[in-house]
Amino acid sequence: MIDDERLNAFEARIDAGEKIEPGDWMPDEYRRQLIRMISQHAHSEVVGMLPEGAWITRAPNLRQKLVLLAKVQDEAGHGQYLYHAAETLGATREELIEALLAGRAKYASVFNYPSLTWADMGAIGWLVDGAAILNQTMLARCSYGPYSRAMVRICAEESFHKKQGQEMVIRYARGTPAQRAMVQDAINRWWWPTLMMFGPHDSDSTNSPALLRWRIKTKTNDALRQEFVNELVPDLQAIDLSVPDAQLRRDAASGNWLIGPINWDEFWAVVRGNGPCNRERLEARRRAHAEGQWVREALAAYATRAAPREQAAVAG
Ligand code: FAQ
Repeated sequence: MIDDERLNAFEARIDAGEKIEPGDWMPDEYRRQLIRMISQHAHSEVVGMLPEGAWITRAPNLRQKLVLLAKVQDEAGHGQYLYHAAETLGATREELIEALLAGRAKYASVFNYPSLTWADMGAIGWLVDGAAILNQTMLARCSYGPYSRAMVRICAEESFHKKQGQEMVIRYARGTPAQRAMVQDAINRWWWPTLMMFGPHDSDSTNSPALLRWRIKTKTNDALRQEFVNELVPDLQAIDLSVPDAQLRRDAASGNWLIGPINWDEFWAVVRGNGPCNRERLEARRRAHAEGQWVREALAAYATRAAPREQAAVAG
């Protein structure tokens, strides 16, 4: 088949709701977009462990420590699934991680902000995981089989994370004046970075046309951001917390909560490596990678020695 026929057949499969699998023919641009997005997503999960990981040793009691440990560990697992999904497209984990450590790869801007108090664990869980779930529920229906299946599992775990955050925020909102103030401050600091997570406005979203055409994305950045705002604003108001937006208003005609302008200069500064914690985050990942070198060497040595023995055992 010539490429035009292949492309038509490929798009017909997508239009019919079929999943594209690793061995199937796909346009180079479809493969490139998926590797770009899945690898950024994997890096986000792994870097996303850092703001919360910093609080494991400072959890106020054993129960909360166990919950936080489980959550941070889940994020590492999500990174693993996603690196594997990217590998099905021909990328290697080594090259992807090398790009992250060299500062060439992108990951979600939100993780370049500091976690300053224990209440941030609640705000991250409810807001950041809540935003991630909206986006990932959409991706669970995407056209690429391995990515969509990874998302089903990840979404189930993220739902637990969101509930963990929601429970914390509600508890502190009903707590002492100091706890209320702490949790309101956390919401104030994480609100705008969470809204930025959904990416630039649709008019500036350079990748969306290709992603929407091939059903990698099925909703736009602005549509998902609006769903998030519509869900969170009434929920926060119900527990007497506010969002830091003097221009927030409800549009009677559409029922949408309309937000004030997002500071895109701040967003792009963070994306380009100049956020409050970009350097610290990359440094932490580089350190962890260097400290894990002996594990990789041990596994490689085991694989070289064990493989011939296992083959001999099977043959004999
Ligand atoms: N941060 O053309 P678009 C989580 C870049 S997982 C940094 O609109 P697209 C779990 C974008 O790459 C969170 N860069 O891009 C967790 C592009 O540059 P490029 C991560 C961003 O792909 C929770 C340029 O701007 N989730 O939170 C961001 O159509 C708690 C133009 O943008 C995913 O990665 C950003 N926020 O839409 C872990 C989901 N937004 O690559 C621990 C998969 C945009 O052309 C604790 N990804 N850029 O050089 C997606 O759904 C999409 O990639 C979007 C962006 C929606 C993020």
